Amino acid sequence: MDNRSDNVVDLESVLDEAGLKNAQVREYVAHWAALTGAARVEVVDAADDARLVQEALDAGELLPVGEGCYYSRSYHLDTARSEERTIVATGNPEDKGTYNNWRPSSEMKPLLEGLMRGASAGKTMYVVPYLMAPPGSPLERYAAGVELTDCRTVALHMIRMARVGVHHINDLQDPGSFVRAVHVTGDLENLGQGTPEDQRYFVTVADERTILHYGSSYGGNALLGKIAHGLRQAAYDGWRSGEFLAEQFMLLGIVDNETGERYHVAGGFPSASGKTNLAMTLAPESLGDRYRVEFYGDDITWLWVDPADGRLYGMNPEFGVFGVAKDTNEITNPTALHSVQDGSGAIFTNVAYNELTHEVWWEGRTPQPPADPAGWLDWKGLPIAEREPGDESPWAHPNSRFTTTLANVPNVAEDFEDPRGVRIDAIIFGGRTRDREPLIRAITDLPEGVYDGLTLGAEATFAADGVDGQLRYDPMSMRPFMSYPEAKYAAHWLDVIRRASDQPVFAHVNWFQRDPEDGHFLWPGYRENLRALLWLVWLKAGKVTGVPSAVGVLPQAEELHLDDLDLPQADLERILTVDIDRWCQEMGFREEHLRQFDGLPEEIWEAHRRVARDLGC
Ligand code: GTP
Ligand code: SPV
Ligand code: MN
Repeated sequence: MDNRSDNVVDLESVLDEAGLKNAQVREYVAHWAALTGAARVEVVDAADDARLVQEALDAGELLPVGEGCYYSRSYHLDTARSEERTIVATGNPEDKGTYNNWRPSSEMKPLLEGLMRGASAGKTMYVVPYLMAPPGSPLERYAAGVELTDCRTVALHMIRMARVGVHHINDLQDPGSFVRAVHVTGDLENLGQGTPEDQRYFVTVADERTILHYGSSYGGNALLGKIAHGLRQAAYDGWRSGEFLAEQFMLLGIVDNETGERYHVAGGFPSASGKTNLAMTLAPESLGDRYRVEFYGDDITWLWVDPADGRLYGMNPEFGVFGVAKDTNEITNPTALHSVQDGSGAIFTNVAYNELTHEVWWEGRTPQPPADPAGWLDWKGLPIAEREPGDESPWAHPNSRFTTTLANVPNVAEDFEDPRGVRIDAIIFGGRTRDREPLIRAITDLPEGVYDGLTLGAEATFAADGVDGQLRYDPMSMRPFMSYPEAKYAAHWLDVIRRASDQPVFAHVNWFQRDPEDGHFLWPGYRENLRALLWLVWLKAGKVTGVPSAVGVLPQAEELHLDDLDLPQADLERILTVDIDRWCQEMGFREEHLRQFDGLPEEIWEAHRRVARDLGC
């Protein structure tokens, strides 16, 4: 088929006017404009934000929130990532892993082209050139991309989540080295979401650095710089080049105001398990004069060792936050609220909206929903005042979110855009686990740390369709974003981190252990979590010793400085001990889990057997 469109003359002048000079990008735009049948092409720059916002308000795609914030509602069957519909495709069957849903690219590319052909007819195709890195980063050559999207609110989200403008792709050293990220929304009302006739496909053709997503306008399904490029594609690139790791990790700094010491902690918790909250956290009241937490990132960290100094570095490739709204309030996360205040330009998605007062609300924002239902619409747009008596369904979708730029976060680190990244002292793993996992256990051995990440097990959350509450393994919190086989992933981890002259300390944390009788959380969580992280960096610095156990070093209660916390002694004891019987049962499940990964490095198996032996199972 001839992919030159009839309006190619127009297109050339549109691209000229936008200053888009990269010939390979121009060719790519022309190809997809013709294939999708878009009526118009528009090149987006971050500076276009105000105009695009106004257009979206005029079209009713956005609604105003307070002064200078916005509301968007997504189609009611399009409110989370769809893991079953997400595929990694390559030309090499050896790239098939356990969780990456591998398919041959020879099958997926024609399928997606077929779905996308003519599917943007009558619409504008926005060309969004972006960079997933601070400019000047040593990993910059893996960071450039161009998202093509037929959805204006996706372009507006991209402006908040990534660095956007043609200058990011005009002068690439290798002009072809941008990720080709094509997003076509499709006819959302006729895609059979969640049925056997589901039409949606979210495909990363990793060995061609091409992303083809069809059938959604929500979050990670549609903002392609974020998890499709920032995690799946980048993880594949990091492995193939041998240079780096791309992980679903938050990244924070801890500063000791008295001594000036600084520590950096990166860590993976599965989706909707507390990364954003932790990275934005304020020090607990009683420690606030002494320590502060600096925010670097809430969802993605790229990690590498600089050959010049042999140190492990980390950086957040994103420009913004796409955070979970539920339970965000003045107590749990005042920083997040500050980052979405009037004038921040934040976009709220699928929370409850008041069309009279232009306020937003979500479960946990205040203990009770607003008393006067006048004007309130739930996340589906249905008036609260017209609900049947006794209808207790949530006002906001449990995966409703806010989108805001990093610079809006009040505790953002001064050097958050430093292209050199920051030195990493500790790597933590955690998730929602109602029993077994103590508050924190530190691991000083690399293979055992990697083993711990691979066996991260947690309760599933609403961030993906239809799986809330089930316990499942989520290696390094990357299960939904894994792009190559897990055994190779483990080997690559060992290889990259081993290069570091100063090895990071690993730890497993759990803020979610519950009382088996009444189900209350044994640990207060949120701001208090800093106490566990402080203990960890003190352990690395030799300031505390902890007590050894079969599954790592545990804190002694007094090392956590809990005097001002009103914590029942029984709860404290439970979160600082290892339940041997439960752990031995767990070791059997782990064995089964790891057996899925053909060719796992022997060091990982050795770590597994060592832990089992030390437990006495
Ligand atoms: P993604 O953006 O989906 O990758 O999620 P995330 O890991 O950044 O999750 P986030 O920090 O947004 O937390 C999600 C949910 O966990 C929210 O409802 C929080 O209120 C809750 N949460 C976070 N930290 C804690 C904690 O320490 N204790 C308890 N009990 N809940 C927490
Ligand atoms: C997640 O689900 O882990 C997210 C949100 O961070 S999304 O961008 O939709 O993937
Ligand atoms: Mn995430």
